[in-house]
Amino acid sequence: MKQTRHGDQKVALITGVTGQDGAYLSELLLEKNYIVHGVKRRSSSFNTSRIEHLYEDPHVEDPRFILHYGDLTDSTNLIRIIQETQPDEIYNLAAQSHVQVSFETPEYTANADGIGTLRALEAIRLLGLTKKTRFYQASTSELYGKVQEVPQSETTPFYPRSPYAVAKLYAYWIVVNYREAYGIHASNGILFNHESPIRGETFVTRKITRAAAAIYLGLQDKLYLGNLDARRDWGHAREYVRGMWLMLQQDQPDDYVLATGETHTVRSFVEKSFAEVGITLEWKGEGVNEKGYNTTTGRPIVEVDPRYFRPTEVELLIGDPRKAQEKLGWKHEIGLKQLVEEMVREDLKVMARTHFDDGGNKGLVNV
Ligand code: NDP
Ligand code: GDR
Repeated sequence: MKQTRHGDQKVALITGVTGQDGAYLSELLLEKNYIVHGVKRRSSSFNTSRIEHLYEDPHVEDPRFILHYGDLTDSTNLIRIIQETQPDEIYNLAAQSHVQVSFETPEYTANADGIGTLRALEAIRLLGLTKKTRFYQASTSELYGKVQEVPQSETTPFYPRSPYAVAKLYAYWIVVNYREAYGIHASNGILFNHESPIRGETFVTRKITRAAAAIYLGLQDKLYLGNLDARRDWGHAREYVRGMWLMLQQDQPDDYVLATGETHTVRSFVEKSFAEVGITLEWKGEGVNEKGYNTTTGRPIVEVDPRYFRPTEVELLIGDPRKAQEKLGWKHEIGLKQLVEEMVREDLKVMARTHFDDGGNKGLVNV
């Protein structure tokens, strides 16, 4: 699609534009007057709900948000899209991003998350864009895997613990290699977990906040979870996409950790989420027999189901974001309490709207 640039207007290409981070990053770049091209996969059902509010009729003159069908497993379409769009910046966010699912689909995950990154970098090289196009890679705290040191920083050794993390390890190093070999402005953002009301529903935070809302509204009886003792460094996605952009605005490419520097257990996230709807939990039992009881009704509402245990688990993540603070001026502001509040509130709103004509009649506005 032909696109007229106005003045020094920049062009960005986002893979994974339909995901959580793709949606927030698109908003940010559009606010900054970029022309934003997004790569989306063909799907048998709509997969654009997170970016619908940004959609522009492609028939209008000079649209600033344009979607292209593509897939990280197909180098031909990546080359074509990059050639057509001539981006100043590529944000490679596309991935099979679910750690547990990667144990079920290890080869596909390696292809999309590992080799997919290589395909995007090779397209830049083949098209002669090594000096023009800057590249952001969505690297991850999952690279740290088995605890080597805490807090984890840019110099902490990697020890991946899932097919997802191993695929991302390849992606991390191929980015470093293309930077060194061909001088591409390519950076790895080693991002710790970041969440939001538009987080995928099967990641643990959103699963919990949805369940808290549904149980409060009487739409669900129980929440089944896996490892309650895992610890994560959870931030807000809206703040993390700003860090991605900052990395590509630096004179030199580099690798940066984005994290809050705090860690909490899954159990604690559950307690905080249920507290938002006025439910206090009391834990009894151990291991797979552990249950979370509603102290008001005495009923168990949280149970452990071993099906959610992973063959190899990442027990503890806590990041050290000092380099990003010092060099990028990036800092998180939204703490866990505010994140949980926002997620539960949004899930309550959506569920009440979907299931009740009267919005649930439970004083939702004040929850
Ligand atoms: P999501 O799972 O929400 O989004 C992933 C995106 O990738 C979706 O748009 C998805 O499309 C797309 N996608 C999946 N497979 C392919 C493929 N083969 N070809 C093209 N597109 C594909 O992830 P997040 O937004 O949370 O994360 C963004 C990136 O950051 C991912 O790479 C993730 O691994 C990484 N990351 C995420 C962290 C987090 O806490 N959120 C932390 C660290 C890294 P569709 O909508 O059709 O499924
Ligand atoms: P993670 O996120 O694996 O850290 O990867 P997820 O929310 O899936 O798991 C976090 C922790 O919670 C434990 N857990 C459960 N997880 C899920 N999904 N469902 C459950 O029922 C459940 N019960 C307990 C997990 O075992 C784990 O310890 C996310 C993804 O966004 C990756 O793409 C990203 O790279 C990393 O964060 C940083």
